[in-house]
Amino acid sequence: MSDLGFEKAAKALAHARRVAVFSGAGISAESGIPTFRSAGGLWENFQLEDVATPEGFHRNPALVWEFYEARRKAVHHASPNPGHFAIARMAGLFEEMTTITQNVDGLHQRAGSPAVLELHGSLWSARCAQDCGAVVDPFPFPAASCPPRCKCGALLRPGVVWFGEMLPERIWHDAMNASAQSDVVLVVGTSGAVWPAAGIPIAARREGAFVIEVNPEESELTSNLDLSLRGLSGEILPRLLDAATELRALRPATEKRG
Ligand code: BV8
Ligand code: ZN
Repeated sequence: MSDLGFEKAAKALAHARRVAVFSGAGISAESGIPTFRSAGGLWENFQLEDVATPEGFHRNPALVWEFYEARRKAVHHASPNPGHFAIARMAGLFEEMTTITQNVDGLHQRAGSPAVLELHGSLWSARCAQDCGAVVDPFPFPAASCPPRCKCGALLRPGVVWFGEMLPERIWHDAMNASAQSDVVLVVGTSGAVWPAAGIPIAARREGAFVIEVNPEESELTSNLDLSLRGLSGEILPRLLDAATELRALRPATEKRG
């Protein structure tokens, strides 16, 4: 990662009043949680169509719950990493700070981030797969049975957004709004492969946000943003936050009023 790029990113953050973070599975990789598409990712061992679609659930609910209980078990025994904690610390540095995530693991919240916008739902909630409307939140690990049952006797389904399903309207709207009004958007640990979530940083940049990516590899968003910091989020984010905080402290009082 070039020092020049790092300094440019720290400067952009030091001058920012409103910041949004847009995160994907990569930010949880250093917590030991497998990603989807990078080496060793979940899609190497499971077919997306079998475990992350309504049709797959209809065909074999037990297999889907095996997939989700395994992920809930991994996260239950994992902890947030320095990347999650750095993002939680940002909440105190900027006038407005929004954490938007594609992740369902809840690690941003466990690191202390307030008001996380979960575009794809959460492993820690479940709802009736029929139409009795029951929602079980929190839905602690381990589930009482696999596959778990609703009080109406039907199956429960994980409280996540599967492929082919709409994203939660309110959360989508709030995420688009917050990122479009941001001075800086930090895109952390995402391949940018999944839509419409991947459109969020692109729309924000069109509205004038300075978009910085933190990822050890190139992503599908790299050509659509301002700056890429190549490295692990657990290493880069704490240093980036320290550098921005230092630069901000050096700014003349008049400028700080922003
Ligand atoms: C929908 C469920 C409307 C919970 C997930 C255009 C517009 C709209 C839709 C589409 C479209 N094109 C295609 C579609 C359809 C589809 C889609 O996007 N398909 C893809 C595969 C092409 N989208 C949908 O179906 C969406 N719904 O469109 O509704 C609609 C409705 C009805 C009819 C028509 C339209 C729903 C998408 C939501 C799917 N659910 N999750 C769960 O089980 O988790 S998506 C899943 O992918 C996760 O949420 C995950 O977070 C997300 C994105 O993946 P990433 O987070 O980016 O993870 P990935 O492994 O890919 O990448 C990890 C990255 O981290 C890598 O770049 C790696 O280098 C990096 N990394 C690794 N280590 C580190 C690191 N970075 C930093 N530090 C490290 N240490
Ligand atoms: Zn029910």
